[in-house]
Amino acid sequence: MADGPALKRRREEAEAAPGSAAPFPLGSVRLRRLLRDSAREKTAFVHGQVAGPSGEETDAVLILEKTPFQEEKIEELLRTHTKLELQMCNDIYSTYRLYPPPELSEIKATVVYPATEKHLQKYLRQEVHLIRETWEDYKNITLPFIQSQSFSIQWVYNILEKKAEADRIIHENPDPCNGFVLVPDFKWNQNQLEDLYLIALIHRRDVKSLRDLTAEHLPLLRNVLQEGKEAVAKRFGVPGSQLRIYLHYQPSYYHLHVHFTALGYDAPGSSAERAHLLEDVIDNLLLDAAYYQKRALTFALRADEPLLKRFQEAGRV
Ligand code: M7G
Repeated sequence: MADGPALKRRREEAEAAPGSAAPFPLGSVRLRRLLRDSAREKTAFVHGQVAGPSGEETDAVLILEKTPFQEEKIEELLRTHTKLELQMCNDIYSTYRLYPPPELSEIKATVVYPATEKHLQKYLRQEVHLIRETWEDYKNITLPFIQSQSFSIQWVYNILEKKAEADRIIHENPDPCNGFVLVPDFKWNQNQLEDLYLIALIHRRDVKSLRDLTAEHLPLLRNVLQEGKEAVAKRFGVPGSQLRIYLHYQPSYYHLHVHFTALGYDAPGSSAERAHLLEDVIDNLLLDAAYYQKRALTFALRADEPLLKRFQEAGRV
């Protein structure tokens, strides 16, 4: 996707000084449309625009999410609520509107700014289709597509080079070949363990996804599994038996990374058609060094994703 000059300039500025950008001007966002919302997840994905000094509009994506309850704050919430409004009462049942004080009614806001067309597509609610990708499909359709795309992974390099999120690192194995960095995923605000979410980013830069993995990568994958589990147990007290540790296929970002989520948390992207448990990946590579260069892999694509179009043009959907 080609980026406009204003967007390119702003991205270059952000990359030059990651983490030191001015606060996002939330108050001057012009709402363009609601991309998606979920009553169950209490989340809204919003497309907004911010006007620059010379009047040009730049796209932004805002993800607004009501945060989970923290057990230790519940008593305070009941004691210090600002208002309790009866909605209905029937026998022993009643419902109320409860208005908490601002410090107990946090909303997590994630901002992508400037956002590309691909970010807008990523969060837009759309129909999805299942693809069954053979190794031939990967080589002929998916790989050339990935290589032609420019979905920046600068944020990954910023973490690996300690230019951003350095103070958030939970664990690092600095080995350039078999090492990785473990940081809280930006989906997690770290206030409660119920939705624990961390991400392990490998140091080497030549592994795009599950499809590139061979037996050569076993030491690296074992380090991520073993050291990642130990680090989470030590820092957060969550044992390995309560973690879901997996890779996405397809990922959004083509630099190999591993997701660590609380087992009890139904994290987005943990469905059967996208998540591959790291322990299963390791076992598969032990069975066959070229396992992921042989078998077909299934994944879902949204209706207007360009990759789906490529599969359609090749008569594979
Ligand atoms: P993915 O499987 O490539 O795609 O995972 P997904 O986003 O569709 O799941 C990338 C993971 O990296 C996701 O869990 C993101 O929430 C997380 N992530 C993305 N960005 C841009 C950042 C970031 O800047 N910092 C951190 N800590 N995590 C990020």
